[in-house]
Amino acid sequence: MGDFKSGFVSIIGRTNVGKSTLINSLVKEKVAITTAKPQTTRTAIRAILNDDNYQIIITDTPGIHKPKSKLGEVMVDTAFTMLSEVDAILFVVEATSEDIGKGDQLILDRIKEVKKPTILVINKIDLVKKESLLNLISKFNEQYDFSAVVPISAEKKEGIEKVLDELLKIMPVGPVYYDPEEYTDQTARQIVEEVIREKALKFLDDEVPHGIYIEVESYKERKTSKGEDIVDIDVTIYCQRESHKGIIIGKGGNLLKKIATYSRQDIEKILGTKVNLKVWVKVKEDWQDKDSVVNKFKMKKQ
Ligand SMILES: Nc1nc2c(ncn2[C@@H]2O[C@H](COP(=O)(O)OP(=O)(O)OP(=O)(O)O)[C@@H](O)[C@H]2O)c(=O)[nH]1
Ligand SMILES: [Mg+2]
Repeated sequence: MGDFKSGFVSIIGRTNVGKSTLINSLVKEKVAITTAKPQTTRTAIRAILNDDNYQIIITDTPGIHKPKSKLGEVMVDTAFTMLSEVDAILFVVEATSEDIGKGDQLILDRIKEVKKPTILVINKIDLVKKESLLNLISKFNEQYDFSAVVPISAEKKEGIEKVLDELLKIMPVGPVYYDPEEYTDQTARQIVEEVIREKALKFLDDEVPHGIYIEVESYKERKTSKGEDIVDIDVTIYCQRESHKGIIIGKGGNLLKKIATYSRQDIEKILGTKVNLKVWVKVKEDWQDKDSVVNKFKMKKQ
């Protein structure tokens, strides 16, 4: 048996390439929410991979995109800042890309600056023929000396072990940083907020879901009359416009009910306890450009 290895890893990539799907596949738990819509992840989310021989702390980050608000700026800043704080980088790109686009080039340039060991992860290989990958791989290889290039399908869980193997080659000998029983540093409140946002993103269209944020107002554990554990959770969905509020609530409150029901089912599974969930909708105009709100999304220092 060798020495215990541990270290920090950051995932970076354009929005919607499958970064959050990858972190969930690596840790085999639902740590980060995933949706078909861009800009799903808003903050740095940490997952902890525990084994007798190693502990790897992996951070999922918001997708790189052209910011249109203060929130967007904070999100992109979070992703880039993480790069200078880690032992290794997982740079996720899409197999369907034919060339290195602007977004990927921007990321490559940052990686060249920080000069960290980087694994190029080519995701969504289920959507392309193998031959078409070679061209893309050689284009990326011309630009950086990657520690490894690993084609995967994060969704179909293909190639995930290979990513882990390559990461372990890079990880230094180190201590146990986190309680090995934990697989994320998110609080129950944060998990609840994210699950509700995931359902809202799934069931809402256009600009409405991107204009919301969720706040847990109260979270209280108690016993039912039968002596079972239950948590009472009160949540507010904030949206940007009065008209959005109506859309979120839906006819006769139907859509809000649907969001709440699906959220509760997921939250009960994740927390392993019964949940009594109450969801309210409020308007906070243009919160995406208000420092008082946006600061909530800024990175916590380790
Ligand atoms: N076909 C296919 N789709 C995938 C794969 N991995 C992820 N996806 C899909 O890609 C979409 C985006 O996935 P996410 O994991 O949310 O992407 P992300 O990079 O975290 O996105 P942001 O947080 O918005 O930056 C979802 O619809 C996933 O189901 C894959 O291997 N194959
Ligand atoms: Mg994400």
